[in-house]
Amino acid sequence: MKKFYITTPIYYVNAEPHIGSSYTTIIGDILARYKRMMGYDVFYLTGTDEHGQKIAQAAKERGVEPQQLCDELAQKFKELWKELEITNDYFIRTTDEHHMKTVQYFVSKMMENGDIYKGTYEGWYCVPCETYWNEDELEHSEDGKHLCPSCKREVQLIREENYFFRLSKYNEPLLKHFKENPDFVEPDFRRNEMLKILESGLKDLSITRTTLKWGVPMPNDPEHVIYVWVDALINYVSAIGYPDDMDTFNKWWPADVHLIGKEINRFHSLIWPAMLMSVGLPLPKKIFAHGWLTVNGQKISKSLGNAIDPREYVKKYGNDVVRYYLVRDIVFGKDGDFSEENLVKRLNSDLANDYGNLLHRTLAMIVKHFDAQIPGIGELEELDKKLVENYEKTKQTYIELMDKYRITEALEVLWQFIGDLNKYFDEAKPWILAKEGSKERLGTVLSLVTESIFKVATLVSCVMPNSSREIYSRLSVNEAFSEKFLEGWNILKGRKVVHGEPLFKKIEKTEKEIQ
Ligand code: ME8
Repeated sequence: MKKFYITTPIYYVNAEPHIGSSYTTIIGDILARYKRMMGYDVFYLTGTDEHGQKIAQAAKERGVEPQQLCDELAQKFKELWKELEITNDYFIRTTDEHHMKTVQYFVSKMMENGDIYKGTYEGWYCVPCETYWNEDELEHSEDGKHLCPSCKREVQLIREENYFFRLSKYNEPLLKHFKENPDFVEPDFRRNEMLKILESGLKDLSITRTTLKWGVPMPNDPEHVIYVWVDALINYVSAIGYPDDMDTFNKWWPADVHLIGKEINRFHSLIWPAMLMSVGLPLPKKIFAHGWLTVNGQKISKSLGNAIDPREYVKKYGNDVVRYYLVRDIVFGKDGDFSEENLVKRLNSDLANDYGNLLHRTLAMIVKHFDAQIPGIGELEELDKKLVENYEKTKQTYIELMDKYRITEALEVLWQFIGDLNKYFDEAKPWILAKEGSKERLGTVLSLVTESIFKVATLVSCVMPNSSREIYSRLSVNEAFSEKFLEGWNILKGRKVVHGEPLFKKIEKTEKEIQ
């Protein structure tokens, strides 16, 4: 069986999950569900990043032990993923004992291979990003403060005796890997950013801290704790059994895709591959760095205080609508503003009007004229043949686009087909056929539309599992979503249909009310 291993970043537990972390996790879920439908054996991993200065500080501010903070917040992430119907196969926490042992094992191997040495780090550190910065990378405030170029907050000057990873040694091998694997990092503009860093030369990386206790102790030198990013990246291999259960590990590794936000690209596309090279493990097949959800152009973030709680929208509109909106309206890969107004527009036009209403009209006629039983497709006329051809092309393009992570375009193509299906309905005029045409012709038209909707529901089940399940149930299909339903026609002949309520309810609100 073909396998597919997909991961999200593991999220910091310094605050509750918000729409940003939900965005990546929902997209991971869409890809995981899509691959399962296409017959892959899938392992979908997410989890929480629980060590480091940022978490230690958050715990101190609340007056609790770091472990207590982590336990409480990891639980909140788990609960939210449940509410959002995320189908992750495992949830890793970096305070798990197995993970911590794996981190020590991994770092010992890097050391055995001569890639770690002791030195002194003197330079800048951004706590919210847990990132070291060179002087020339910093930005400055008007009053002369040194700012992090990523989150724009003030950085700290630190001086510590640390262990270093010989990252510079992997500069050339990484360049070679990038050149030989042009799809290693996507989108291409993110890959080019990484190439630029490689071309200007990587510096060795400080990988331990002594001024901090909340982390994994360095093997044989427990005064040092391992840098939170080194600890966190190793989750991608510890979660699948490395190094204790090599059968499971070899089944899944290398990851097919690490899904991440653009701000943590260099950790995933440069540091992580270098760490893997150091211990002699294969590199992930792809890193996909998507854009940011913004509000009025500003990144949505817990620490910027403009976080949006996805539950609010899920309660109002349901999971399917929120998921569809996030991937259809915000071009996957780019930044995009989160707007309830646009969400409602998508709900009303794409979902209620174009998709749900067509199903509603078609099923109503099957109930009325065929005693609620799908009559089946008879001889095809030119118009019908065109529709079938159109579907075949749509399906192929949809699959090609999904396989390339071009999710927004895949949905665009599918909704173009739904538009054509509505046109077909209008041109074939089943309401006239019902009055004065042949019953067989009426049956063919209604069956073709029903089967087309059934196929659309199958294709889009990864994005909107609930409405697709509802469509299956109204057509008396009790099986799981499967690629086998994408092929062939007349597979629903004779099945009973249930008319039911409209699949999506239009929201009649003024723009003001939405805001
Ligand atoms: O960086 N728009 O964790 P984190 C889109 N622990 N995605 C967003 C977003 C937004 N406004 N805000 C957050 C860390 N995200 C590390 C990762 S991995 C080994 C360690 C998503 O809690 C996006 O995926 O800050 C981003 O990369 C991630 O959350 C950052 O989560």
